[in-house]
Amino acid sequence: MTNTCILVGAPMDSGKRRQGCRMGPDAYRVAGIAEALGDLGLEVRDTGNVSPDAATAPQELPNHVFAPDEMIGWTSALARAAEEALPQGIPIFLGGDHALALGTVLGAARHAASQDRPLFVLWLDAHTDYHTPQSTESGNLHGSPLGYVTGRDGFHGFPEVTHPVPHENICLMGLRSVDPAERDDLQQTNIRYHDMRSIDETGIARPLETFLRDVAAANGMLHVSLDVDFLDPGIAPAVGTTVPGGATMREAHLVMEMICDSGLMTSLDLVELNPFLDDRGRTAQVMVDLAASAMGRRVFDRPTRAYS
Ligand code: 6HN
Ligand code: MN
Ligand code: MN
Ligand code: MN
Repeated sequence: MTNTCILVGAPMDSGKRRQGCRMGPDAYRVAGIAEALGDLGLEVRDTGNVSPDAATAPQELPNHVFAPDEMIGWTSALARAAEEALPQGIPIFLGGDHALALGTVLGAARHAASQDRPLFVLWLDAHTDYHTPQSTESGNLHGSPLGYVTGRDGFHGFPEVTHPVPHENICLMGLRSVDPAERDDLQQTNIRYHDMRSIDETGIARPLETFLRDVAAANGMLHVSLDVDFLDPGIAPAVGTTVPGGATMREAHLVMEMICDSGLMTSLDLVELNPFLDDRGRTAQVMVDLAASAMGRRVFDRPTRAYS
């Protein structure tokens, strides 16, 4: 694993109507993300915040889609930022709402293709985020990044997805709020998904280990997208879309530690933190702690797991 971490701020609020996530990058900085990663012996570079490109959405996008111009502009700008950062280290994208992942995953997919390696995506979320601009009822495109990066139709005016992420390379964990349209569409694919019920039944380690093994066997790159609402609202209240019954701190830490042990993660999103809703910064702190675990913070050292 590379020793360099690149912090990329994405102060984006365009993926939904409720505002506040634009304060996320600075909340992570105030919570000490650079210091926490630096304490692990990593070289940390903060590249500041990305700004959206200027863009104008075409008429074909449905009218109820929120902030379509900004969404297109963020997607192209963040894809470029991801492509620029990936050759230099592990980018950690500081969100911003989950719509930033239209761009970060697009960029990661382009970079993986340039390396002749497949991209895998681990999606830690209460939601499936598999909508298209046509299937979304809310019109909030933070519910659509997985629809976009898998190459679903209907994203008029967005950058072309030249390297769609294959369904079988995607694993969702933590699900407990899925719209009927996304559920029906998702079930037509071979995306791997683990709702909270199945995690309660099998534990979280086993399905994750299976996935990581497959990433390793394919020599894949691994993008991890961590939505605050993956976590139970009791430990992470600062998110607009809280759903009860989320992952515990212990489950989330275990996931991050296993990701770290695998040495497979090549990029990370921290998304949906809304500091306006936080309780004395504690959600920001939890997210920083989880990022540090993914990058190597340990109680005791363990040997790197060879998953192949
Ligand atoms: N997120 N499925 C709902 C919608 O409006 O499409 C919620 C989306 C939540 C988005 O988790 O990033
Ligand atoms: Mn999400
Ligand atoms: Mn979510
Ligand atoms: Mn498929």
